[in-house]
Amino acid sequence: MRDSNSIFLHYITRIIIGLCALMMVPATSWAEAREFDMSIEDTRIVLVGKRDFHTFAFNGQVPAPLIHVKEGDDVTVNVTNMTTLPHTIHWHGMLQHGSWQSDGVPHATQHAIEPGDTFTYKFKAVPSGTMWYHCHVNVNEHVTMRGMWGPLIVEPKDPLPIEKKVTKDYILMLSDWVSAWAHKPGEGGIPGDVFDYYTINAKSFPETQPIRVKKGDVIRLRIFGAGDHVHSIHTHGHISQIVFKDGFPLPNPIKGDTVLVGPGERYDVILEMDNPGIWMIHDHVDTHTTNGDKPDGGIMATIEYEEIGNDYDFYIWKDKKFVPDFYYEESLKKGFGMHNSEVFKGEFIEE
Ligand SMILES: [Cu+2]
Repeated sequence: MRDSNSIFLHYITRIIIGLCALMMVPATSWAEAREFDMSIEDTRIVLVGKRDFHTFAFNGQVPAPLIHVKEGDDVTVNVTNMTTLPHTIHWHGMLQHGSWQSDGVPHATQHAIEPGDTFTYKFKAVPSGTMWYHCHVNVNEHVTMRGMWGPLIVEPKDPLPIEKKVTKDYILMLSDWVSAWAHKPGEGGIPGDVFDYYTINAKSFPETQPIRVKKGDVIRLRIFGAGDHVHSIHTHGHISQIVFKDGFPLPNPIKGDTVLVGPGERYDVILEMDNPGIWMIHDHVDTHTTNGDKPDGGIMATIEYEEIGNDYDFYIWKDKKFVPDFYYEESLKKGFGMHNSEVFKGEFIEE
C-alpha cells in the first residue's frame, strides 16, 4: 500500500517530466526549413556618377539579397542561371557537415550551373554569425568585379550579452573595381589590373549614405571584404570594438579605431554612440578614397547624429537625399527569410 508521501512523489515526478517535455519544445522548434528561389541575371549597375558596370547579379541586385536565417535552419536554395556564362554559389562560412556537394565549387563539388539551368543547394545553417555567399566560378572576375556576392546572416541561438545591447545593425560589403573591364563580361580580374573604383555596398562616395544614429544607440557594423583588396576601416570619434571575426566571437574583443579587413574576411564591430556630431567612417588605404583619378570618393561615409542634424554649410551631405536600407538596416529588421532590396536593384541587360 502506498503512503501519502510516495503518491506525492509520484505526482511531483510526473509534473517535473511534463515540464521538462514542455521546455524541450522551443529547443526542437527553434530551427526551421526555409526554401528560396534565386536567379542570376546580366545586370547593369552604377557605382557612382556615370561609372557603370556589367554584373552577373543575384536577383538583379548588387549586393545580392540578404539571406537571414537561424542557426540550425535547413536551407534550400534553387538557383537559376539566366546569364550566358556558368556560375555556382559558395556559402562562405557554412561548415556543410554531410552536405559537401552544396559547397558550390566547380570541378570539385559540382558541375557549374550552365546558362538556363537550375541547381539546388541544401545545407544546415551552421555555424551562426556574419557569413556570406558568392560565385565560385572565375572568382577573379565574377567576385572581384561582377558583383556576385551577398550577406548570409545566421542568427545565433544564444547571442552574447553585448549583441543584445545593439540598437542598430548595418552591413557594409567592401569591393574594388577595374573600369577597363566594365563592359567586357567574361574577361578581366587578372594580375596587373589597375583598380580604380572602391565601393561600400556597390556605391562610391558621394553616392554612399550616412549612418543615422542618436545618442545612446549601440551600433553593429558587419564589415565584409567582398573584393580583392585589403581595407582599413577607420571610424572617427568612437571606439571600435571588434567582437566577431568571420562570425566567431573573439575571446577578448579588440578595441581600436581602425579595422583591417582582408578579402573574404568579416568583422563585426560594435560601437557606442556617445559623442554627438558628424563623423567620418572611411578606408584608411588612402587611394581607396578616389573615384577613377579624382579624390573624395570610394570607401567613405559619415555617422550622423539626429541631435546634430546635417544643416551645416560646410557639410557635403547637407542636402543629400537619404536612402534607407543602404546598409540593409531595414532588411535586417524584417525577420527571417530572403529579402530583395530596391536600393541595390540594377537594370536588366538583354543579351
Ligand atoms: Cu559566376
